[in-house]
Amino acid sequence: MLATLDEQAQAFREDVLAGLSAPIPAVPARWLYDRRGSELFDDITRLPAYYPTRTETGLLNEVMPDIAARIPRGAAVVEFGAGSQTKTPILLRAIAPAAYVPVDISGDYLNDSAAELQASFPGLEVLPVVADFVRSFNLPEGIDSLPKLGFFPGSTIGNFVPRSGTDLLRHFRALLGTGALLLIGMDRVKPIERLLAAYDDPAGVTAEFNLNLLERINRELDGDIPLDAFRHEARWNDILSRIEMHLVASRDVEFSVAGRHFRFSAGSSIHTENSHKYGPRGARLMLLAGGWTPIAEWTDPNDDFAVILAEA
Ligand code: AVI
Repeated sequence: MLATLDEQAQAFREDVLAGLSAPIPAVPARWLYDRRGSELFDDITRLPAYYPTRTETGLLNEVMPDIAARIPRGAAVVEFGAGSQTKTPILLRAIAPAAYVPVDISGDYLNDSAAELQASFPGLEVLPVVADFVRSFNLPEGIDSLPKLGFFPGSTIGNFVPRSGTDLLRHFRALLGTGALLLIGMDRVKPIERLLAAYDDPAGVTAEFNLNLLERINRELDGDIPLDAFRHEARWNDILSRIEMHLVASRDVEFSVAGRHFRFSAGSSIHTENSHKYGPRGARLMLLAGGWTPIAEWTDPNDDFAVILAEA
């Protein structure tokens, strides 16, 4: 069932208040993506330092004939996320599916992007589903009998800690059924300097994206967090193989949110996002743990990004 706006507002309030009072303060990354946050993420994908989007797009263009040869004709493509206007057409053009089902929690964004894809593929049945894809939802009835291909590009899986990531993969498997295929993008481990540059770009767009969370808290939860008391920091956590985004207090600071008082000392931080990076075996193991058997994989010449096809 779709959360109403009030339920969303309530969930945001609960997550922020619990997160700011936790022993290791953290706010779930999903709250980075209000309208402004989504626009800023879009800007990030075009930054020279942020290699994942252009690398995955180039890779898909390059290897799509090989991918398409492994996908049954007349499949239903279920994309987890609204669908990008660059990556999704590469797949749809190559495999000529019978139906395309984008699933996204943001109805406006989903309907706009579905309408754009429909205009580019007039003969294709486009069936958008407004739902939070991490929760349970139903696929449109008309696609029951079609072979299914899940599409989960962008290394979005990396924003989930492994425990929730494997839960999510199992949920996709239950939804799509035995015999379904999944085409998933997974970012590779690489030299730390490149990772840090991608998540702390010189133009400061990622910093703005991160700090926008505090603006959102102030606006929607009647907060008075002084924005100049926090700075963006990207950290590489080698043990957990992930980039972490933090908002670090640059001085001792006190503020209130939704009537509650908080105190952060200089140097303490609010953890706002994880972006896990995978080695080849780690990526396959993650898929296997989630109920998917990898059957083929492709990487760009630098081995920066992998696209894996797996079977349920
Ligand atoms: C959406 N997700 C895959 C991005 C990533 O690379 O983990 C989010 C992001 N955060 C900062 N830059 C990009």
